[in-house]
Amino acid sequence: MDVGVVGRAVRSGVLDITVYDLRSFTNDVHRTVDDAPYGGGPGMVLKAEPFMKALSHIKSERGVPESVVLLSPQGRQFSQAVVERMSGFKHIVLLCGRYEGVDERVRTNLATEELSIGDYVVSGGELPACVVVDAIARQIPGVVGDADSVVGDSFVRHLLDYPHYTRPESLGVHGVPEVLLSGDHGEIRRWRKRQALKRTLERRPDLVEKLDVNSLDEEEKVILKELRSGIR
Ligand code: 9D3
Repeated sequence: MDVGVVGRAVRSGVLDITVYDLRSFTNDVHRTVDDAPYGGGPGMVLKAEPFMKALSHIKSERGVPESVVLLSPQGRQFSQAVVERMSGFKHIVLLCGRYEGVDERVRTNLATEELSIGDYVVSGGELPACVVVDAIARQIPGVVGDADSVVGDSFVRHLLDYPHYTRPESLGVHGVPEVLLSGDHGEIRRWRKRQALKRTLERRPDLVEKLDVNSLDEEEKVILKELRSGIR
């Protein structure tokens, strides 16, 4: 909340993040948030009541949120499309699980959607929640210095980025592609388009598959045809 894009958004007042501790929504001396699973088995399950009390508290303070997201390995995969939809929301509640899981009634009665950040295991929903916050903060106008770099973000275009170089011109035997030093901006633009398309074809054919050809300009369509027919 203090650093980078999110920190800047919070300081400038366009983003407000409040973190709630589930344990503060308990009544017993041990501030119990978990219990053993019904039916037996390993691990502990986060109880529903602390989540219910927390959400009621948040609603009483801030009104009804547009989205209540449960971060969980069972969720739909978070994507730039989800970021774009949620960036239109004024108030989002992110519910984070821990331990083996969360009482199913949190999912069915409190959450309006369930999101995973990908098919790998992390220890709780807190880091995934930070990922969601960062991705959405970037979309708020003025938060990222250069608006062009938000529109140009690779997944917005469904293409991987082209290679970047900066000084020095020579790192031992490792130079910089000649074209970038040529000053020929037409050639540079075409080289970057070719590199982006080539990389995407090689590394993420799934993205090229999903690509709407109409999102490519004429130059890019020609380059894609050449790459597919094996030229260069
Ligand atoms: C063997 C069952 N595990 C499910 C994959 C148990 C389990 C592991 C980790 C249950 C919960 C967790 C905690 N992870 C999250 O809450 C989580 C998560 C993740 O682990 N990966 C990707 N996205 C997310 S969003 C929340």
